[in-house]
Amino acid sequence: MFAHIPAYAGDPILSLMEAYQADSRRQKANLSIGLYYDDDGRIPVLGSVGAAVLQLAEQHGPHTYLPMEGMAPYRHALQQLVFGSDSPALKEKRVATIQSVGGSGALRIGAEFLKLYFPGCAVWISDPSWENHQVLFAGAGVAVHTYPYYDPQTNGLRFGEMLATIRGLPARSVVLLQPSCHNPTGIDLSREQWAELIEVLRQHGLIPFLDMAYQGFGHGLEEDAWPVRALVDAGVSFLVSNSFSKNFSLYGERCGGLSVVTPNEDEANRVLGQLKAAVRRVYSSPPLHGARLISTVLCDPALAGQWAAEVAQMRERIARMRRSLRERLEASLPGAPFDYLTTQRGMFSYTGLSGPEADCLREAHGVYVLRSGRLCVAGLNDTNLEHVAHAMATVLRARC
Ligand code: KET
Repeated sequence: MFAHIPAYAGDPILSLMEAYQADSRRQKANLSIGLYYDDDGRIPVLGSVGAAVLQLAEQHGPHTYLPMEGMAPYRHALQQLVFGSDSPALKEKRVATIQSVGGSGALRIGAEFLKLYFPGCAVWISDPSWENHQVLFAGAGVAVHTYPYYDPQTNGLRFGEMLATIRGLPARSVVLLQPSCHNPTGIDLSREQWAELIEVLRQHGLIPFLDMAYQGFGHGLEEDAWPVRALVDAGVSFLVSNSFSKNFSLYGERCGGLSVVTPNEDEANRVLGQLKAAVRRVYSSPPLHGARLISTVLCDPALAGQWAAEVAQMRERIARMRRSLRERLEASLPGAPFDYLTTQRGMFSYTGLSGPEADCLREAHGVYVLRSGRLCVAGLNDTNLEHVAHAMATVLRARC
C-alpha cells in the first residue's frame, strides 16, 4: 500500500539535533538548533516557570479543552507583551489574537488564513531566512519568493536592494519580516531602516507578517518589539506571530500566538472568527499546560518581574559568549574578521563557514553548526568554548 512513499530527506535543523543526540563522543557541542543552554550546558527551567509549575500542581485543575482561540488570560498577557501595555490598537480592541502551537503553528495558521482570503497572494521572505518559513507557507499553498537581505561580502544588509524589491511587489503581497534577532544572520534593520521600510509597506498596500521568535534576546523585551509598535503607529494592518519557546525555555510545550492588527473592532472580530475556524480545521484547539504556565507567570507581577530578569540574564550570557568566542578566535587567527560575532544579535551568528566546513566541524570535532554556516551562540558555555574556538580556528586555518 505504501510502497510508493518516498523516503523523507530529513529537516536541515532537526536532523542535526538527532545526530547530536546519537553522537557518543564526550566532547561535543550542539550549536545547531536554536536552543538556549545555561552556563552548565543544561536547558534551563526558569525559576519563574518552576514556581508556576508548583502552583499549578497544587491547584490540580481539570484537563479540559481550551476554546479554539486559546486561553483568555494567556492571550491578554501575550498582547501586552507583543504590543505594549499602552498600545492604541489594544485600547481600540482592533487586534485579533489566538494562542498557537508554538511560533510555527502561528505561521501556519496565518498562512492558511491568507491563502483563503487573499487567494492569489505570495509571500516574500528574506534571503536567507529560517529554513522552515518556506516549508510552512508552501505547505499551506502560498507561493514563496525571496527578497535580498544578507550581503556576505560586507557581512551586512543589502538594504537598498531589499527596499527596491519590496517596492516593486504587487499590492497585497505578504512580506515576512523578523523584528529582531534575525534567524539565521543575526543582522537586524536599524530603526531608521524600519521607518523607511514601513513607509514602503504602507504606500504599496503590502501585508507585513512579522515573526518574533526571540523577543528579549536582542536588546530587551520592549526594544525587540519596537517594529511591531512602529507598524501600529503607522496605521498599517498586519500579522504578527510570536513564540515563547525560547524566552520561556518552554520549547516542548508549544506556546505562541498569532495576532492580526486591523483598522477597527468589527474587522478584528471577523478576523478572529476566521482564525478560530482555521484552528478548528487544522487541530481543533491548542494545548493547555504551557498556556497555564505562561499565564500564571505573566499575570502575577512578582513572577512576571522574575521572568523578565531571567530573560535579561539569558540575553547577557549570550552577549558574553559572543565576546569570548570573538576574543579566542582573534587570538588564534590574528587579522581575520570576527567582529560579526559581537555586532550580530540574538541566538545566532552567521559565520560564513561553508557546508563542507560545517561537516568537518561536526565530523572531526563534534561541533554541530548548520550547513548554512549558522552557529547558535546560545549553545556556548565556559566549558565548551575553548574546544569550539579551537575547532573553528583549525577549520578556518585549513581554508587559507
Ligand atoms: N520563527 C523563527 C524565526 C524561528 O527561528 C523559529 C524556531 C520559529 C519561528 C518556531 O518557533 P516554535 O515556537 O519552536 O514553533 N527556530 C529554531 C527551532 C526550529 O528550527 O524548529 C531554529 O531555527 O533552530
